[in-house]
Amino acid sequence: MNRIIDVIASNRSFLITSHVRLDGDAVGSELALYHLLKNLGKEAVVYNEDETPGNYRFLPGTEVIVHFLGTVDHFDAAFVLDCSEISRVGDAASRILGMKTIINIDHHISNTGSFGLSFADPGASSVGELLYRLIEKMGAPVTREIAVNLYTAIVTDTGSFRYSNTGEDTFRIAGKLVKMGADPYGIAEKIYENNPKERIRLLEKVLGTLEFAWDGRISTLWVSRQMLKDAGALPEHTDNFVDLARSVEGVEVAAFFTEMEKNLYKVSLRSKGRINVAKVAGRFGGGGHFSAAACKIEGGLEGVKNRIVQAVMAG
Ligand SMILES: [Mn+2]
Repeated sequence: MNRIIDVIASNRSFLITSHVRLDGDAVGSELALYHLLKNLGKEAVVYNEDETPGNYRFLPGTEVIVHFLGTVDHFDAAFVLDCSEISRVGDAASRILGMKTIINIDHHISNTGSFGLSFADPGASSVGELLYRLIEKMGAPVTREIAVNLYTAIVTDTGSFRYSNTGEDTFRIAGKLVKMGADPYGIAEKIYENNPKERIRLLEKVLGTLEFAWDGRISTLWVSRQMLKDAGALPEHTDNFVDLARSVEGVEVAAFFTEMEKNLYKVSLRSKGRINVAKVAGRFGGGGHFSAAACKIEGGLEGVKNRIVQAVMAG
């Protein structure tokens, strides 16, 4: 952490980025860091390949996020947040990897510290929690803008303080953020009670695919490109559908299959905490956390489902 504080102090211009398929931890952490650097009189640019999902556009600072990245020569350093691998950034990954100073702040168990100066703690609930610890250590002020962004990062990555990554420190930090101006209900309403109609239309179709395997210990859901088209929905509208499959009594692992192209599926895995799905995803070149992980597999739907079921049963 001290080295990161040194990098901030001794440089002037920063690039901040995160992964494709943005979530609340990615956007909230990026914007909290943006406000922190700005408050210190630094220059910062937030770049994401993907557009900010509609339910996160209320976050203070979203209007500064850019989706085009030219040359990176004029930046002194880059912050890559919430990415276990640099490739998660998207098409700009190789350009960013060419920069001389990269700071990688992450909390995935699969993060091997393979790129940049790494501040990775798999015990942390979210990058938001790690950034709060950094700000606390720096003694920098937590403004309302920072508090709203960090609270959002933490509340989304902990499933509203329900997942096993939620600990005493998570509540301590969330409490401080509320004190500094984050409004729990106001934020929850913006994130969770703002579903686009297309998302619920799509959910209706996706729930029709619910199946069980391994005597009910595995549940599966899938979505095809055609279903997205018929519902007028986007791939991001399926976020968290997998949690419904996991919520079923007796289920230990839920798998959600997204058809990306013909014979290529993205598989999102969620565990109730007894089976390590990061290990399952790892067998197919993916990764993630103990209870939430993802990978991509080539093949037809039934074949891909079978491979996942077999891998989960093998433990
Ligand atoms: Mn995260």
